[in-house]
Amino acid sequence: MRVPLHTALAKKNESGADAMPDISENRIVPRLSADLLTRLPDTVARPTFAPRSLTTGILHLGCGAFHRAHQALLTQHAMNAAADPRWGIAAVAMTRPTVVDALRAQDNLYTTLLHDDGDARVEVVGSITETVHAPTDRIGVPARMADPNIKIVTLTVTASGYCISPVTGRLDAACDAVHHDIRCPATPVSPIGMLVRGLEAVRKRGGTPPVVISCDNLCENGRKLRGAVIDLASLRDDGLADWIARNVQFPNSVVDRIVQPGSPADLAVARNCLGGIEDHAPVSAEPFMTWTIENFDGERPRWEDAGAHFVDDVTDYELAKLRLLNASHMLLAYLGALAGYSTIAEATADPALAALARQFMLREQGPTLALPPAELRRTVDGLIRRFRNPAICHDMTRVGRNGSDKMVPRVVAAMCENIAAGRPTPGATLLIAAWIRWFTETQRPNAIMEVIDPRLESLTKSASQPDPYRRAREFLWRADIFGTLPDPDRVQRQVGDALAELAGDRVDTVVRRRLLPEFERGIE
Ligand code: CS2
Repeated sequence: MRVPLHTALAKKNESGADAMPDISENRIVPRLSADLLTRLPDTVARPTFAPRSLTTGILHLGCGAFHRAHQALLTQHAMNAAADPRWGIAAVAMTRPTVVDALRAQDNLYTTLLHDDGDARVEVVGSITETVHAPTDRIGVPARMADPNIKIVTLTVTASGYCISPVTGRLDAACDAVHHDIRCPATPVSPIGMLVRGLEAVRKRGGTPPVVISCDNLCENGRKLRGAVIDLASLRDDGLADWIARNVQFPNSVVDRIVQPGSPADLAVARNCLGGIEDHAPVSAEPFMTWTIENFDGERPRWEDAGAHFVDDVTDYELAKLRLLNASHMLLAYLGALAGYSTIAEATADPALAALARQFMLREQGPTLALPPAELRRTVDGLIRRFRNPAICHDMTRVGRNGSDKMVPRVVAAMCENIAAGRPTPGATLLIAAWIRWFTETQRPNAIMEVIDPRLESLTKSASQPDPYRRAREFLWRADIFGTLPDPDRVQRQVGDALAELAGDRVDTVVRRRLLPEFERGIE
């Protein structure tokens, strides 16, 4: 059921005396819990199973907002539909304990707010059976993985969490966390180290190993994850790598939903929608959602009953997702922040930036995909609508982080194909220039964006090169980020030109110079 948000906010002042927090009168504020599920207003969807009756069949690494608004919600729907209580999730927070503390205090329940056109679909999720803080967990993630009830291990640890080279796709032994796990394999800190140690325990235990599913935005995420796990296991001489290669399935999967981590406003909306019951860990997302998973053998929830798709090969979905949605997110984030916008929705409301994003998707990224023209246009129209959703506060720092790991799969691979086909690449080169500019702009007082990147130190140094063409060269010649570019001199010249323009002109002017007339006029 949908709740109009203005009503949800208005209820702030009208809900009953016990329901509203009122610290001044020392009233006890009810906190979301399994016991209170039956007291939620009828407008709030909830599990049709009793959360305490679930057993844990899924171990998930990366208990962030995305997982909670995507897989955990979908798993609830699958369990609702199939009345199969085996698929509770043990959700692991890899670094900070904040979400674990918040969820544990409310029986691991939380609210999802799916925002659309001023309405929100409100649902309390009860599929997480346990929350784990990896750095302080006494059992340890590997031992949890070896529990025979765990049939599936899933991951949302961001592309950088895989510690793989974006160019070779193999394990990057120079990554700090991997370096640690090579020295101390019994106390791994990287997801890859945890998987290797966990699979070692599974081999010792015997029986069928869990299926490992990556839910991160990487090209061939399952295959890459498998490669990284085998690379790390190969450093030992006990045959573990071969055993993993022969016995463990790592299907590729493509996920899609735009999610924002809970904000103070969400806390207020959730409290009002829940009739005054407090939730300290709500998540907000758009209603759109997809999950496309390669078929695999073994027991699993009936995710297809909840909207997931099982296919033999995800390649086409994956390329379309990464090159259209994720790449234009980067374009809007890097240029939008330079233009003074804080969120993707704000940037997409700017006519020049929206026109450039459309042109980039339709004329640059689209021709590298296997999408028929009408479907490409439908997808692009849908994406622009989704980006404009004003209720989703997708901030620039979050979208722009780890750019050096995201460049090849989302932007550069398509750019190289375009160069080889003789097609112009004005959007890609401007995107790269805007990203480079972030490294200096971020140092200004009150900068909107913060650069978070595994190669921050060396890239900040490169960004201090005053000549824009030399600066472009310093970045583009980084084979660990860009691989080998076709026609590198031309790319360097174009990125250098864009850097020079961004230093002297308004973003709007630089963008409009690259717009084809039909996009400029909005009649493409
Ligand atoms: C975003 C994604 O931060 C990013 O890189 O592009 O989180 C994006 O919102 C999701 O992939 C949408 O499915």
